[in-house]
Order: sequence, then structure tokens, then C-alpha cells
Amino acid sequence: MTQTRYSRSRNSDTEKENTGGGGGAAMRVIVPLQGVVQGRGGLVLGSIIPCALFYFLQFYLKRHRNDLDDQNNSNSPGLNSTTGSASSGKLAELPALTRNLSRGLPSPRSPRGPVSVSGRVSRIVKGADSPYYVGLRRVKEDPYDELSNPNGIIQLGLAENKLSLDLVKHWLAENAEQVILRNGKELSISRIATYQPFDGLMEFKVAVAGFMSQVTAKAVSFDPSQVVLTAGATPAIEILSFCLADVGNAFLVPTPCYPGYDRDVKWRTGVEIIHVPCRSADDFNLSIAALDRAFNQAKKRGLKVRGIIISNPSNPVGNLLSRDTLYSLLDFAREKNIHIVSNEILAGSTHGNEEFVSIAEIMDLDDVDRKRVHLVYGLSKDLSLPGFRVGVIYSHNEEVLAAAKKLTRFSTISSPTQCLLISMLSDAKFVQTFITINRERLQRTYALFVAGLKKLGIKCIKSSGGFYCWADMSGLIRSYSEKGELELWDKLLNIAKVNVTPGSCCHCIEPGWFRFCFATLTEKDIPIVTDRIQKVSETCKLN
Ligand SMILES: *[C@@H]1O[C@H](CO)[C@@H](O)[C@H](O)[C@H]1NC(C)=O
Ligand SMILES: *[C@@H]1O[C@H](CO)[C@@H](O)[C@H](O)[C@H]1NC(C)=O
Ligand SMILES: *[C@@H]1O[C@H](CO)[C@@H](O)[C@H](O)[C@H]1NC(C)=O
Ligand SMILES: CC(=O)N[C@H]1CO[C@H](CO)[C@@H](O)[C@@H]1O
Repeated sequence: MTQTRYSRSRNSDTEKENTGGGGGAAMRVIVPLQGVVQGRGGLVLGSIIPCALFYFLQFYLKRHRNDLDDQNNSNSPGLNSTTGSASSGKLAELPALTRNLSRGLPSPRSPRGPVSVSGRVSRIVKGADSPYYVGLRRVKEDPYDELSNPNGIIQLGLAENKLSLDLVKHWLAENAEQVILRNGKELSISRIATYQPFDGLMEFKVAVAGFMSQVTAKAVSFDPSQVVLTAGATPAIEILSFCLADVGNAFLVPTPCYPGYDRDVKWRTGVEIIHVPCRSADDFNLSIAALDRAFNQAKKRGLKVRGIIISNPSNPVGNLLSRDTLYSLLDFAREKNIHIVSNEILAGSTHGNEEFVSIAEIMDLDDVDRKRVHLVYGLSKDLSLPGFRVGVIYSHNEEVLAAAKKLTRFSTISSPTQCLLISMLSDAKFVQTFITINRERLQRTYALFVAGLKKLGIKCIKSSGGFYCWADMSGLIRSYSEKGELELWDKLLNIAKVNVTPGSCCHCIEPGWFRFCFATLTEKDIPIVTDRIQKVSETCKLN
């Protein structure tokens, strides 16, 4: 079975090579020959033309072979087609032989120059130089540890929740072995070692949908049949941008935004992002007027806007979208006939007194517009399991769901992971305890951290959800510009040894804002962080 499949896919690969590029010539020769075999077409079509074509093909290849041997052969115009048809077409045995011989001979040719990779690759590699990624790398090289590396860098740049890892660890210690190895009494090898649906086991979808309802305080009942599971929220966002927009189309993204959208939305899909600035004067609240302006400007530039991507609770600011704002947003999307992607990965990590409203709740009330609203979720934040790679697409758009299911072939969650988490999420007592305790801890750490910054004269926007303080440090920058902001970031990283995310990485247009992720800290760490920041802030004030 496996072998048949393997050889079949090999064949189809070969077919692809043949039809693409230089192989086309050989294919065109073969097609008239079929006419003879099938009794269609006359003698001329069937044999003379192909023979003539075949002859000229060989003649052409030989000529170019000789030319190439004489000349510099890198990037010479004839090279691509020569290589293509000689290596792929079965008819071109003769040129292939010649090549083999000439290659065997030692020749004093100049080297062919560096091997080149795709243009996409260089764009991606350059992207890794943003301060967001530089900071993360620096922490990896020199991570702070109270005992073994007290002068190391403290991580405040990564949106990871370590406050409640002990709860997860405890559950795993008690249950993991039982679940994986002896599901019931016997080892369920057929469930974990064989192919399973790529978009997730139905039982896991049921468990995840139940968890999503629980974090929204049962305000929404999520339907497991509208769920597609992915290996983390990153592919969920990518799949949605792939499904909703074509190359060169754009999404509106209110800023400051999650620094990873540039990667998730753009890299592989070729989709663009239009940033829509929110302002400190509005507490960085979403403004429909600003969205409207951005939409119209894009239209003038000939860019097709296919949707808007929001984060709720917002990352990095931590504010929640009110019910009214969600209705206005839906009106806006309806008027412009675009989609809404709502990233609600922090839905269960709210820690203020404000009510969190999922867009799914609004969507439930309106049958017509369900098809334009898509939700992204995951277990990386709300269950502190980023290493398990569980992401969710929730949509009522059947076309999007059908395509997304096919695309999960590239980002499937492993079966052992799913089996383990089915058990964890079905443990109602654990889930309830986790959500409650985790919220309390987030609330406490947030309050302590904000108070610590306040003592240094650094103010944060009021946050009700997520792991971040969005702090105004514009009073500490030397020039009111991105340059000034990055100078301060550099001092914080290299002198204070704390890694934070500068606002420019979140595409904030006002310089001097920084994202501090406090959920990576223990209570003991907080005074250490504020002491370190204070030293830098004093030198800034002196200058
Ligand atoms: C081959 O390349 C070298 C250096 O790249 C150049 O100096 C020379 O003129 C080239 N010869 C031909 C025939 O193109
Ligand atoms: C040959 O390949 C190079 C690099 O991939 C490309 O720029 C060039 O257009 C190709 N030439 C032909 C004749 O296909
Ligand atoms: C921002 O939105 C929140 C929640 O809707 C609201 O309480 C607050 O007053 C708004 N801030 C400004 C400056 O409009
Ligand atoms: C016919 C011929 O020369 N074949 C050679 C092709 O190249 C391989 C590997 O370099 C040789 O092993 C063959 O002898």
C-alpha cells in the first residue's frame, strides 16, 4: 500500500517536471505521436512532424552544448532550456550522454558562481534582523537565571505565560503516561501511530470547542464541525490569509499589532498588510473612521482589500473590543464586502473587570454575515502550551473550511498530542481550576508590574487581557523618532539586560512605546527588572 503510493507520487512528480519549463518541448513531440497510436491524424501529423521536430531538437541541443563549452556558462541565456529538456525528456538521450561525457572530463572552466536560492528566501532572511527577533535570539544566548546566570538577559519580549506552568506540569505528571500508553487498559497504538484526519480528530475538536466555550464564560457555544485544527495559531492565520486573499491583495491591520503578522500573513501567501494606526489619545482604541480612510486610500492605489485582521484582547495593548465596536466593525465589513479575521488567542487570559465579547457571539445572531467572519484561537496562551502546537480556525464559511482542511496537510497536530489533550480538556475539574487560578495570577502579576513601572514614572495603557504592559517610555528617548526608540531598546537590552519589544516592531507610529510581557516573570523577578530599567532611565534623564 505504502509502496504503491510512493511510486505513484514519484510519477506525478516526474510529470510535473516534464510539463514545467524546458520539458515542454519534449511534451510537444510526444503529443502528435499519440495521434498515430490512437489512429487519429494523418501521416504528416503522426510521424513526419514529430520526426522533424525531434531532429531539430537534437541539432539545437548539440549546437548549444558546443557553444556552452566554449563560453562562460553561468547564466548564459541558452542554459535553462538546454538543461531542462535534456534532463527530463526521454527522447533526449543523446544530448544527455554528451553532457555526461563532458562533465567527466577535467576542464579548467571557471566556477559557476554561488548557488542561488529564491528571492523569497532573501526577503525572509532579512526579516530576521528586526529588533523583535534580535532580542529573542540574544536571550537564547544569554538567558537570565537567578542562580546560574544572574547577569543574563531577562525575557520580556516573548508572549509566553509561565505563571501557571506548574498546574500543567502537575496534571501531566499524574496523567500523561496513562493517557498515551494505556488508554483504557491496552496500548492504543492504532490511534497514535497511524494516519489520522489532518485537520484534527473529531474528538479533539469537540474538546477544543468545549474549552473555547468555557473561556468565553459559556456565552458562545462553538460547533465542533466548524473547527479546523492546525499546528499552532501561526498556520491558522496563514491559512486564512491564503484562503481569503490572492497574491497582491491586502488586509487592514490596526496598529500597534502583533509583530508576527508580517510573517504569518505575508511571507508565503504574497498577501499585503495595510497598517491602520490607532492613537495614544484614544487609548489605542480601534477607530472605524481610520479603517475607512485606509480602505479608501488603498482603493485609490489600486490595492484590493479583502479583509481586516483584529486581535481581541489586543496584542500588544491588552484592551478589549466593546460590543458596540464589534457591531460597527461588522457593519463596516458588510459595507465594504470584506472579511473579518478575529484573533482571540488571549480570550481566556483576561484579567480585568471588563467583559470579553467574542465576535462569535455577534456572529451567532446574524446568519447572513457569518460567512465573512473567521476566528483564530489556540492553546498556546490560554493553556500555556505553546510547545504543543495547537491552533484553531473557526468559521461558518464552508468553502474556507473545505480549503483549510486540505491545507492542514502542511500543519497537522501529532496524534499523541491530540490524544493527550483530549484527556486534559475533558478533565472538567482541571480546566476550571486552571482558568480560575491562571486569571488570578495574571491579575496579580500585572498589578505588581504596572506598579513597579509607575514608581519609575513609566505609565502603561490600562489592560484587561493578555500578558502585556504597553508602556509609554517616550520621556526617555533622546530624539522623538524610531531611531530614538531603538537607541533606548538597545540600552535596555545591552545595559539593563532586559529584552522588550519596541513599538516600531508592532508598527506603532508614535515613537517611545514598548511592549513588556510580564507573564514570563516570577514575583521575585519584578523588582530586579524595575531596578535594571531604573539604571538605564537615570542615564537617559542625565543626558
Ligand atoms: C568569461 O568570464 C570572464 C570573467 O567572468 C570574462 O572576463 C570573460 O570575458 C568571459 N568570456 C566570455 C567569452 O564571455
Ligand atoms: C534562466 O534562469 C535565470 C535564473 O533562474 C532566469 O533569470 C532567466 O530568465 C532564465 N533564462 C531563460 C532563457 O529561461
Ligand atoms: C477606549 O475603549 C474603552 C472600552 O470601550 C473605553 O472604556 C475607553 O473610554 C476608550 N478610550 C478612549 C480614549 O476613547
Ligand atoms: C556513459 C558514461 O560516461 N557514463 C558515466 C556518467 O557519469 C557517471 C558518474 O559520473 C559515470 O559513472 C558513468 O560512467
